[in-house]
Amino acid sequence: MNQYQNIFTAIQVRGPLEAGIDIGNEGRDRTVEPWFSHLVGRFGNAQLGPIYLGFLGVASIITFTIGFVIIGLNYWKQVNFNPVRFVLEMPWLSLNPPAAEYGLSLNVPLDEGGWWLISSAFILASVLLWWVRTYRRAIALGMGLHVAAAFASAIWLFLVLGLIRPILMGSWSVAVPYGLFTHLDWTNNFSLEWGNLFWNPFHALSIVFLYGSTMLFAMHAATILATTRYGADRELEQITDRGTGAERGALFWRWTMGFNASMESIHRWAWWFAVLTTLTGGIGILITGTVVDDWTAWGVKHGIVPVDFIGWPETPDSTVSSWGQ
Ligand code: 07D
Repeated sequence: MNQYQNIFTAIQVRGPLEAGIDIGNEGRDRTVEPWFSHLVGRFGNAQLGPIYLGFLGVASIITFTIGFVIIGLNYWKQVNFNPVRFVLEMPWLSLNPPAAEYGLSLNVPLDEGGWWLISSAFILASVLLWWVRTYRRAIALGMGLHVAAAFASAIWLFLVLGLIRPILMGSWSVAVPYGLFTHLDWTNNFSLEWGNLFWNPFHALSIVFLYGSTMLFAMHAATILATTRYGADRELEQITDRGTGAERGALFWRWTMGFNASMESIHRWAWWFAVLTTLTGGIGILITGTVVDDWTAWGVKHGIVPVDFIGWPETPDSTVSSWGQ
């Protein structure tokens, strides 16, 4: 059955509900009968479900909920159980890791980082369980493992930030606090403490891949949408055929920049850029404080950061404000 799935399309597909392919016994944990939703149909396929839960999914949801609720209850206590303050002060509330003197101890008073350790353990378990779920569901469906591999790259950065680097540094205190604004502040302080993260080449690479991912995604998405009227959203069928919408898209890019990715390779480009964002990012964080103590000094030593800044434009000094004078 044809499915029209672009967001904000005027068409709502209302065919018979589809249970999906038969994968025998592996599909036994599919729960919830599928149903249609008009609202969801405005963003993509109008059919919701069937949802597969299974042991790993349920275990992941439960552990995430416990970790998340522990964080929320700590916030709740910080505002003295006042619901108005809870909402208004939410961006500034935070559950912090133990202080430096506790090192890597697991015997930390609950209100001094113990809750942070417990919630971290649950959230870590939840993320790992969810990863195994992506791995096993892909195998059950006879798919490649590309989603699991890409998710593993994100988990690598998550693990470096919250587990591997703190262990190498000998202290949970260097891990990220759980707060909307405090994690932003932590990020800024991290850069200041280790001599400006901009001079860390792996942070630079990570940015290249992050920005590159957005650009590739925009180029590909725009190309497909612009040629959908010729059927180019049926990407795979159009890889080999001639005279297709896909061929117009390819020619567009050869006209405008001399080169076109193929209908298949554009997805490899996107996959690699996304995966390399967190892969290089994790390396950059891992070696900060463990191998390199000061990225500016490192940059000077390797001829990247000039010793004197003559010839560079003067940048505003944030300590001397000219605003409002
Ligand atoms: C974080 C990991 C995967 C996440 C997973 C989620 C749950 C549950 C729920 C707790 C995103 C699992 C968890 C589902 C959570 C609860 C309840 C992926 C993550 C698996 N930087 N910077 C990057 C830019 C500066 C700094 C990356 C730009 C300053 C630090 C990226 C600029 C300073 C770190 C990037 C800029 C600084 C980074 C993130 C510009 C001070 C990192 C990539 C233009 C502000 C991280 C190597 C990503 C990193 C990182 C971009 C500037 C500090 C490329 C564009 C100079 C400390 N920065 N940055 O995909 O990898 O994250 O660094 O100024 O740790 Mg930076």
